[in-house]
Amino acid sequence: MSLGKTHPSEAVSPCAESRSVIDPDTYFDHNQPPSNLEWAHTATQAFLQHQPANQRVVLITSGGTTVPLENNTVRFVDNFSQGTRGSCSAEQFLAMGYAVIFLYREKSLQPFNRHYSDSTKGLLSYLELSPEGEVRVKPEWADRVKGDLRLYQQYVEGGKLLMINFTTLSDYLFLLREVSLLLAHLGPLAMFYLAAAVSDFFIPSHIMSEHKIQSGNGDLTLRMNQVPKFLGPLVKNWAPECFIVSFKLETDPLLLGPKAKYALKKYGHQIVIANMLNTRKFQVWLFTRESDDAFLIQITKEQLDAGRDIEQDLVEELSKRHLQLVENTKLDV
Ligand code: PAZ
Repeated sequence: MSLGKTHPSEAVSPCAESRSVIDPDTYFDHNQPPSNLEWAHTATQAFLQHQPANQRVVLITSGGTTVPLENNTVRFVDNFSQGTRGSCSAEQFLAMGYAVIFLYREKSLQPFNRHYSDSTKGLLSYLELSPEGEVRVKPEWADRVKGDLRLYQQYVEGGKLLMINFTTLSDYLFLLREVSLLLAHLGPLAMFYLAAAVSDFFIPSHIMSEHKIQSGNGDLTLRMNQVPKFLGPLVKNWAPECFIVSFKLETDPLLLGPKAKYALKKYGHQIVIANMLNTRKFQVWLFTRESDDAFLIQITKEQLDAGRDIEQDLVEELSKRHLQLVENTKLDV
């Protein structure tokens, strides 16, 4: 597949109109923080205090944000992301010795749990009753469950895995800012791995319908504002010394390369990982400011079907590059 050369300014959907975009600070002034914000602050602080000197820490964002249509929310706009990339990467980062803060969409896939929360198979399909009437894990799943449970307990109890959940776009942005400001103190030892699929459009809460939108008046027309771009403040103000990896997802191959390069140029962070919706599980491209060419990581469909995760190769590559930055920063001091 070729990555296109289209200029990103041409990459505007045919029905988008130009509108003023509010700045990120104004966003926080006009939206409600999530109920777990204070808890997340305290838990992150305690988590970071517990880490030994020189511990590399990664913040992984995972799953999709929702955009409510009503303040008393009955309906919302959602997206496809299941959290596979984030949850699988969390397992890999932990295996590589990182401490992981996992900021994930409630009910999306979680590390070590992800194989048992398939929407087509419920918990009961992993269990059976013994002849004595005891509940037990089916023999074909026993080794896997034992391994995952052991690792999960080891990392959570050992203070290496902290999980923080969000649902809406607004929850996500408040929590991202809060955790970023705490992680910033680690400088280059902290990595941001921004795999969550974050809504591009939203309805500000002060113009949102308070109660359930009523039917009976014909068609519903929605007007949504563009979400301010938070990568800018994250890179420049919240965590300027950290190693920041963002993701770019497209469905049109002609846009993927140009948009990844545009993001790097605009925000000046370290890496953009570009992926296509339909091939994201076996192909990703790493873009950096240092090279014009993308670095391709891929596995074969046969490997994928045999249970290999591309995140294994991706996280190994990122960890190597992150370590380089940490080492270079030490030399600069
Ligand atoms: O969560 P998932 O494994 O189903 O999908 C992962 C992904 C495609 C959401 C992620 O790799 C990604 O590209 N996130 C950024 C999406 C964006 O451009 O907003």
